[in-house]
Amino acid sequence: MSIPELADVHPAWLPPGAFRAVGARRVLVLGDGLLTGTVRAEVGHACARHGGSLEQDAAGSPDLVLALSSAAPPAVTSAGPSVGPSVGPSVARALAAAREVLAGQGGSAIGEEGYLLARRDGVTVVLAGDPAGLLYGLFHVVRLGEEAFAGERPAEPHRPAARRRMLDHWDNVDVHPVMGQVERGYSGGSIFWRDGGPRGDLARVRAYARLLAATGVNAITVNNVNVHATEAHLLTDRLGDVAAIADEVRPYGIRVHLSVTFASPMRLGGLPTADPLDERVREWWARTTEHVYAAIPDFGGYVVKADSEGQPGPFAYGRSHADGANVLADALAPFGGVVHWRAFVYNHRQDWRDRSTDRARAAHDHFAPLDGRFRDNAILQVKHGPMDFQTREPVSPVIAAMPSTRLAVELQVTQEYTGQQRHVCYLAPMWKEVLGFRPWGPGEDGDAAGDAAGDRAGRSVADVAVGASGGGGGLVAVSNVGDDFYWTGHPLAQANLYAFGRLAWDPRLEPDALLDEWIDLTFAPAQGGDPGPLRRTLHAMMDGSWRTYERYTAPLGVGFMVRPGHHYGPDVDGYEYTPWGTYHFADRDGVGVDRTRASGTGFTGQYPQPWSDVYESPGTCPDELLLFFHHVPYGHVLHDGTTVIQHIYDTHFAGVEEVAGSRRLWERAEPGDAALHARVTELLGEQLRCAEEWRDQVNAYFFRKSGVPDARGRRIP
Ligand code: GCV
Repeated sequence: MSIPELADVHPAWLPPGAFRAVGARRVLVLGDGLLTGTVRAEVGHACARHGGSLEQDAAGSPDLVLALSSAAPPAVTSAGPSVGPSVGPSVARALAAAREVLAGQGGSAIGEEGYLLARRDGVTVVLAGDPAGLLYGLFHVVRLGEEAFAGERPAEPHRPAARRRMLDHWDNVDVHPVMGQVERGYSGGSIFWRDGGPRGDLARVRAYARLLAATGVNAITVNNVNVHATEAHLLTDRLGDVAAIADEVRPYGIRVHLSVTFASPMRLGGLPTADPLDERVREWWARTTEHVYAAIPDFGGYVVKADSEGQPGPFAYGRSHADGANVLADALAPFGGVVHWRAFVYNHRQDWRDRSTDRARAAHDHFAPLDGRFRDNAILQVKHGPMDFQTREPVSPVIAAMPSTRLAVELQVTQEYTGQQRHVCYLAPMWKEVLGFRPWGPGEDGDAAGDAAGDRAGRSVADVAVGASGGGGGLVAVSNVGDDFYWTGHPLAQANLYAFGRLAWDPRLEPDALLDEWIDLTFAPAQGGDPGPLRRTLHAMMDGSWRTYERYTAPLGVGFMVRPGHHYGPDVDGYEYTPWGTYHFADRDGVGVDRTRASGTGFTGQYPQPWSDVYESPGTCPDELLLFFHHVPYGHVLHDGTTVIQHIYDTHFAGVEEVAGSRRLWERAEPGDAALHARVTELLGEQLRCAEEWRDQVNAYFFRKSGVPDARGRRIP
């Protein structure tokens, strides 16, 4: 197998130099299987470049051993002969160090996709139970660089938190007349499709799989959840196009999933109905799914957006979404597949005058009553907030409402509402807040796992997604990748893709540490190994960039205020009188949405305690969510003593200043890549222009509505 290093695409976090430490060593790989072959190919490739060697047998004295536990000899003692390949004493001792940890865990297996990493007597060892674990272990060593070969390292076990770590592509096969080749895509065209057919650049697909594997992602969907006419056929007569992608990503441990339309039995099968309880429909799904697995034996499963934004669904037949999901789940079950059923169901034909209908309530209203009625291989995929990937939203109450359903939490790496990859907006801090949120409150002593008696206090959103023993629905995100040279449009948006994969592997990781990992891999090789000054610049620009973006856009959690349709740039009333259910209700007296039980839509009642009460009162509601939950006068005083109107002015001026500061910092930055520097410079210019536009529109709008001047006397145009 050849390693996909492409000359015409930015290497992102896997430049050849990132493999220097591994490639300069003597490396032994023990084991069989497709992914072990990938590990061998990666190591061989790195060694050919950096002067090391891929040892051909176990008799040498390697610096690094990557071994499947089934292929590695058991610990060799002076007394005992060993089974399998014989290895030198230091390798044996390093392997023994890893095995001791297993013994200490009662001899339990390393775990699916997991590995042990140890270093003893000058030998670094990765011991894995399966080839995927070996691949993840290799990428761990790559991340560590020289550190992996220094001193001693007591054996550490590493396992992915969640079984499924998935990226959804909203890519269309045909160019959609409004949404284009990639819906909400800001990085050029699709890496899979172009003008109605496969793009044909499978090397790029392989390179993508490699990048994803290095973060821990193990599943992708290859088409948009809005399944249009051509895309529907990927399930049947165009399945070969999907199989070709599956072949490319398989060596990197990635399974392919497909978005399908609920109406497939009618559109593709010629049936008069798609009623999930109709026997002909059940049979059609069963037969069709059998064909899918004949073509793609490791196919992951289906993703469905039903009864949402015009997509067909079970409501047309008076059936529930559990009925709808289960018919697909039953078809997939014999093959070990899963259906991801999206909870993004709401009325997009609302009347703004109707204050009782609340889009935020919709997912909970529809799905909470169905808890316990989904099959085990049906995963309910819930957007992290109740609205739609806004810069600031509370956590969706659905996440706390369905203890007997497997839930996946959906994030959005593509920056639909967060600057569309023209603005620097490092999203890991937002995701970290979401994943760390405790829907049932902090629990005793902040105990993250909750108590054994089943008390849910202390459990986090990540705990729900991960589930017991990793059996939850996992984490899913909408990809930000396209056929752009930098993969992600804005070169710094690569960090979001990287951070998502790493957080899906381990939600406990910290955003600033992830940024360091990304900086080290991406930039250190070109900086002679020390990205010190650049590291400081990137942290200064990126650590707080989500909050900066929040400051110059919609205030205090109220959301939207974007231009309708494409969602870029400000338009305070753009959605205010539309049917989409996304209102801020600003008038001369105040602003915000009353979602209280006392006088509003009752949405606060969808949360368990303590949040149900915390959000109910403006006195306890966190300031950053005040206007999401409450309609308040402009003079309402926030917890920091500022009025709402003054907060709006202050944050909008400050946000722009922060962007200007980032631009100044970047002017002096030396990333070791002139073209990348130029691209980021250009984009920062656009970000500053757009931030100023946001500042001026929002401040002018609220000045005019409220009549309250800025206390600091700044000019509001
Ligand atoms: C794929 C939002 C986006 C749509 C997207 C939808 C979804 O409404 O604007 O482009 O459709 O979310 O998540 O299904």
